[in-house]
Amino acid sequence: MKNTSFFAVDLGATSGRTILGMVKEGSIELRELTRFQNNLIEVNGHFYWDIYALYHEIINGLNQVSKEKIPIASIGVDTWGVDFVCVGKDGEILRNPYSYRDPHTIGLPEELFKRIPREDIYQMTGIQIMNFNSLYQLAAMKKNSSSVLPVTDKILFTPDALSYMLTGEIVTEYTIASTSQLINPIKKEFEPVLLELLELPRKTFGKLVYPGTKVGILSKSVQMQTGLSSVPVIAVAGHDTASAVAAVPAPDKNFAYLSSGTWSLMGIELEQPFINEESFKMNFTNEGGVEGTTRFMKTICGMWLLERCRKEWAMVADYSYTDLIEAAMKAPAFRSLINPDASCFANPVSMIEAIKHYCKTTEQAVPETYGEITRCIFESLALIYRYTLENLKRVAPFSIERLHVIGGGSKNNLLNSFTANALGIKVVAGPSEATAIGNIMLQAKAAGVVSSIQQMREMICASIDVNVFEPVEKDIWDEGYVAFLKVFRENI
Ligand code: LFR
Repeated sequence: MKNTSFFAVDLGATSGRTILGMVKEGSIELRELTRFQNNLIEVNGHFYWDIYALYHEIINGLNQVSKEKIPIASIGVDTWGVDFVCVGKDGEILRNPYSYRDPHTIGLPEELFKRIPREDIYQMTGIQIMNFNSLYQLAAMKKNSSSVLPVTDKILFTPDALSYMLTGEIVTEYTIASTSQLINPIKKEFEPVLLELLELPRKTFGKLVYPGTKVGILSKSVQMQTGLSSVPVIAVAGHDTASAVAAVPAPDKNFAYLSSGTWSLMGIELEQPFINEESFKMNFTNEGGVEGTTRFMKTICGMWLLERCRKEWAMVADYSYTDLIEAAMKAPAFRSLINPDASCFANPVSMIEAIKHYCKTTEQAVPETYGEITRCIFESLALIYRYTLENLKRVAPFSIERLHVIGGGSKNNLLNSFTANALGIKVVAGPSEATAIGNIMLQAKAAGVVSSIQQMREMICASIDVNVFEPVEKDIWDEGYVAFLKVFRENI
């Protein structure tokens, strides 16, 4: 196997990176080239992403490669899900895209369910009902007489939009499209009933392609700006979670995964979608994975809770994650618990106040110090993971023997041990760079350097170190779980 380098762009809701992946001799090596912030921009009550700033950061990363004369075989972009860019007939981006944190979708699902019942929408798409899914974003734009929608010729999901800005070519990659709640996972096509509801012709979206498809080559303009030649851009698993799941270092199928970052995505890998009354009641999602697999999982609010608190604490003191973890370890156990998924935590003015208010309303001790608040977040996350695992265990067609925690959150050893204790199974933590690794591996597959997801996973197992956490303190965590279920409220 010859050494080949690939360029991955991995964009999360709070930060982004460009990464160089070197695949050689059955192993993979990563080097971060650039890291930058992704800012949620609020203007007159709406929340946007700056798609031009993100594109500019990709150009910066490519310039770095060019300066160092590193030959890259291809480029791949992955991002968070559901958001999209509208493009006019002249090929121009019509305005910066809304962020899924924009409140314009609040109440939208319930309005749509008056026209198509909730059960039917779930049955058609198999996607967890969350008010920010593209389906409801588009319905909100329509309801608010968006000036953009009537002049929209094409809708591009974020990774496809960036690939378009790099190449001028349009595709709709399947894993990212599946997050929209517009795709029927059985037919693997946009659902005509939902397109009709939104009055959008099928041609508003590009041709559906699967991870590993070439989108095009760098446009002349990008070549001029970077000094690179006609490097191909590959549609990887454009949804960050799909790229991350592809990189789970699992030797067999008996596992659940938890992709831990701003969000916690917890699920199992299935050969087929699992859509029935039970999955509907559990409100589990069936998103597209690599090689035709289904990511049967739950989207849980993750490190967002702490990220937002940290921003508030930064006004008075700059606590590092190590500071927060140390303080949490010293704080009393199971004193205050929250449902991380309650709607009050979606985008509150103050996360600290929202957490305190939740605890007060549920008649618990109100956490005051940063250690207490951090502990409340970690314990509550571990306990909601248990709730989710119990649901997964009921329906999984295999026994779940361990949980693989991947993504940035897998570096949090305190949360990893809480999770192992809460779940009562072994937790295998790492790689923290799973998304970038999956992105690079899919480019390597497109280049013919690796042949299958299984081979990819074997290479990842050989290249990275993982940390294993065995469960302890069963009785204490069982009691904690009972306390959690008592205060588990949807809306506060
Ligand atoms: C994670 C993620 C989740 C999706 C959320 C919003 O980064 O992609 O899978 O539900 O962001 O798009």
